[in-house]
Amino acid sequence: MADASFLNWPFFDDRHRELAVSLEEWCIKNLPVDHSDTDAACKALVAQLGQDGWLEHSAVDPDEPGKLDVRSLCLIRETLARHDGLADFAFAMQGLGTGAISLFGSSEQQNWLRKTRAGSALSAFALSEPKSGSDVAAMDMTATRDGNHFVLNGEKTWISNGGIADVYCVFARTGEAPGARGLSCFLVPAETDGLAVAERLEVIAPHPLARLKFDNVRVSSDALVGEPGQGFKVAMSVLDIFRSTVGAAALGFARRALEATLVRVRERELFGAPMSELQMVQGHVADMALDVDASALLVYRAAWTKDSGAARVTREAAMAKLHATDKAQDVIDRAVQLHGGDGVRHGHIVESLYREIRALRIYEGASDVQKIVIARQMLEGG
Ligand code: COS
Repeated sequence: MADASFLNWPFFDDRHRELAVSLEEWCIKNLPVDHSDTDAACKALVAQLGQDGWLEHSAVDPDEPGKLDVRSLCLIRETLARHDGLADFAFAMQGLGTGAISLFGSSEQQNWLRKTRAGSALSAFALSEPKSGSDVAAMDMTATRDGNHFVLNGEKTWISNGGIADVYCVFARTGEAPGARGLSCFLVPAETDGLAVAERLEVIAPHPLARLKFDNVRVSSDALVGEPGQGFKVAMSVLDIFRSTVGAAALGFARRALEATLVRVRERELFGAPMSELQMVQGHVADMALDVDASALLVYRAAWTKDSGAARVTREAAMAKLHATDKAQDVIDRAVQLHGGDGVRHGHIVESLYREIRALRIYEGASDVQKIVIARQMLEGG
C-alpha cells in the first residue's frame, strides 16, 4: 500500500478519508482489468464504477443541487490511477464530459447526469480541433443559428471516449464577437444525424480516442449550455476543476512508481548488498519522495481552495497540473532506471506507467500553456 499519511492533512474532512480507504479496498478487489479491448474495457469500467456508486462523485446530483467536490474527484483519480490507468480514464471522462452540465446545465440537461452517474451513459468533452488545441479561441467549428436550432459544422480531434460516448459536450463558434468571446457550448447526443467518427486514433497508452466530423449537425437551441458567446468561459471553468484532477492522476502514477521502486531496491542485490544501501540509489528515492509530496500538496491545495468557495482557481489548478504531471514523468523515469532491463520490458508496471504518464503533460492544457496561465495570473496580480 502506498504512503497514505497525506490523508491526515487538514485539506481533508473525515468523509474524504473514508472515501479513500473504501475505494482502495474496491480497487484491490476489482483492478486492474484486462486492457486487450480498450473500448469494451472502458464501457465495462464505467458500468461497474456506476453500479458501485463511485460515479456519483463525477457530477452533481440533479435531485440535490450542490457543487462538485474537487477533493473527492482528486482522491478518486489518484487512487484509481495508482491501480489502473484505464479505470482512472473511465472515471475522469464521465466528469470532464459532463463538467459543463454540472456547472451550467439547465435542469433538463442535467437529466443526462442521472445516466452518466449511474454508468449507463458515457460522455465526452469535444474542444480541440485539428488547428486549435492550445489556442482554444482560434477554433474553426461553427454553430449557425437557424430559427430555434443551431447547425454545427467542422471537426473535433483528440476526443477521449470519441466513438463510444453517448453524449458530446461540443464547443463551436457562434460569432457574437471575435475570438474567445464568440464561442458557445452544446450538448450533442451521439446518434444525432451528421455526427460521425472520422478516425480512431492509436496512442502509446491505448484508450478510446477519435477525430469527429460534424456535417450539418442540427440541434435545438435547448442544447446550448450556458449563454451564447460564453463557451470559452464554460470551457475554462470546467478545466479549472479538471486540471487539478489530471494532477491527481499523475500523482497516482508517481506513487505507484515509487512504491514499485521501494520494493525493487530493497530486494535487488548489487555489489554484494541491497541496492537500497547505495547512496546514489538513496538520492533517487529521496528526489522521488520529495516530488510526490510536493505534487500532492499542490493538487490538494487547489482542490481544497475550490471546495472552500473560490470562484476561480486558475493559478492553483495550473500549478497543480504542471508540477504533478512533469514531476510524475521524472519519478517514473527514475523508477524505470532503477528497474534496469525490467523497466523497459513490455508488461512491467513501470514500463506501462512510462507510457501512461506522457499524455497528461499534453492534454487539458499542455505544460507550456500552464506556464502561460500562471505567469498571466501573477502579472495581473491574481
Ligand atoms: N475561468 C473563467 N474565465 C476565464 C478563465 C477561467 N479559468 N480563463 C480565462 N477566462 C476568461 C477571461 O477572463 C476572458 O474574459 P473577458 O473576455 O471577459 O475578458 C476570456 O475568458 C478570454 O480569456 P483570455 O484572454 O485569457 O483568452 P486566451 O485566448 O488568451 O487564452 C489560454 C489563452 C492559453 C489560457 C487558453 O486558450 C487555454 O487555456 N488553452 C489551453 C486549452 C486546453 O486546455 N486545451 C486542451 C483541450 S481539452 S483536452
